[in-house]
Amino acid sequence: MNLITQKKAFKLILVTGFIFFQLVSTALASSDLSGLSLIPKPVSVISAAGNFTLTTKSTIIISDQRTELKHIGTYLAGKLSPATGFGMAVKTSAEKQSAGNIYLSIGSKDNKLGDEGYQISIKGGLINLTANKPAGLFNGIQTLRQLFPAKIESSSPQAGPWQIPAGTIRDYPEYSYRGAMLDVARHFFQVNDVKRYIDLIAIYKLNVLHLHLSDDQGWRIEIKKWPKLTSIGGSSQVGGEKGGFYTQEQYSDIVKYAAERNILIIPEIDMPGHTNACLASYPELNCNGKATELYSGTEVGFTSLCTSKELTYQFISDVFGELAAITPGPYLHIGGDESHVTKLEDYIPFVNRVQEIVGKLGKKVIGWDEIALSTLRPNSCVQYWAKGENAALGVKQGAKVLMSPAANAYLDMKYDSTSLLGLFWAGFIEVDKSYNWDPATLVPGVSKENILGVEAPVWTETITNMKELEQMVFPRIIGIADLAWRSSTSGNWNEYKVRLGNQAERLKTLNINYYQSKLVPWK
Ligand code: TNX
Repeated sequence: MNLITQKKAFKLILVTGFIFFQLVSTALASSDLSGLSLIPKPVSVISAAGNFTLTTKSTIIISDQRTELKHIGTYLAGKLSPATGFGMAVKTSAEKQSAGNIYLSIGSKDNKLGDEGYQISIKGGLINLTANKPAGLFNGIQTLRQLFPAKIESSSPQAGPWQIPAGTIRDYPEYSYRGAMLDVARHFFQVNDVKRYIDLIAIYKLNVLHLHLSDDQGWRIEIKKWPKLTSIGGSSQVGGEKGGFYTQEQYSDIVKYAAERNILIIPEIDMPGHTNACLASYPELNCNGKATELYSGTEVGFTSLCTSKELTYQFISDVFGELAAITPGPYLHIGGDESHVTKLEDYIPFVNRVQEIVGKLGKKVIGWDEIALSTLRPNSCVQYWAKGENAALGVKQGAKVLMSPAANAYLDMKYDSTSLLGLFWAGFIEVDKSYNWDPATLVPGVSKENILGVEAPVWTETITNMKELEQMVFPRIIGIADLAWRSSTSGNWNEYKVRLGNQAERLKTLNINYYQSKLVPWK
């Protein structure tokens, strides 16, 4: 052999070796259930020999005819059909279980699974997904989606095989409230955008969407007794373009769409500050009886409802009354933040009275952490965003705390100094910073048993459309979802970043405009 042939032979060996290694490692990865990158990370995953393959004959079998089960079965069929091109029928059947089918049933005997947990068993060539409640099945379905190859998320037929390695997953969340907040007041987002947002956060098992429906720059929900709130207050937004609002019908449609995806809608009407849009709509709500001008800037903290006028409380009763009637969930969010031009001696009785109004409507109050300065009702919840002392004061009064630390969980903060969108008053938040915190130990005086859950807000002063929103939200919200689901001791950035990197193909297939942080080993 001359030198050139030797070199060629050596190269051939290298290339063959590399291909062989690649083949073995893909085979290994896909033949091992516990090797798959799941987010949120399940409580336990145990691998077994064998696998499940979805075929043209595969059927989704529900354990009984109740409508919730039918909905969930149909939802799963809707997720698996487009990419596989298989019809995916949903049937009820008492017959013997057979390979290739997916069985969904409610009535697991495992109490630890709670309302939202589930168990997936992949054995004998079939899948059994069981849970105590429909919410658990829904969460299990999100896991199932991630067990299939990423192209399962495609909207057009792709080549199989659609295989999942055998084993058992047992899973349940640490926090029962896992939320996202969308500010539709600074920039308005259409119903279809909100629905896409719901679809995307549901993948990662978030179960609350808090809608920030009013602020200085716009009022976004129809209130029949106060029509100018939307005809005037809804017309503006940041930057001076035309705003928008949801009719009550559209809002109800969002609530229903969200509920079908295990997501609760919490509406927020911010007060007594952040109220320019309503003060511009109704002169009589101002202490001086004069309407303000519509506002399209981005300053905060310069407006207040007139706390000394009786009409103000009539207004609030009407607004929350109409909202309560179309909001099936237990909470109404009253804002309460940055009321810089409301004197504390006016702020305190105001918040007390608003809590009473909401209580009479049979709803519970959530408010930004400043509301802890008032006398909290036992079932009111303080949303921590800025001041630890406020959160701790809330706990002292027996309230629960919702954790939204601005320095970690605010998805409108820039990633770094090169980010084109976003603000940075709470600092830059790279993907590791939004992941590396523990809700249960972050704030002195607030511990696990005081915490209702975790929520990641996105404020939209600088965010004008869905592409921009996705760039700021993804991938940080995926980390928030992982940490809200996991137990306090299991968070580890180095382990998580690999799982996140392995989501790349899924995110691309879903057309999510995510930020490709250099800290993440994207695959
Ligand atoms: C503070 S967080 C606000 C919002 C802004 C946000 C921008 C909070 C309760 N109030 O009004 O939009 O900062 O990051």
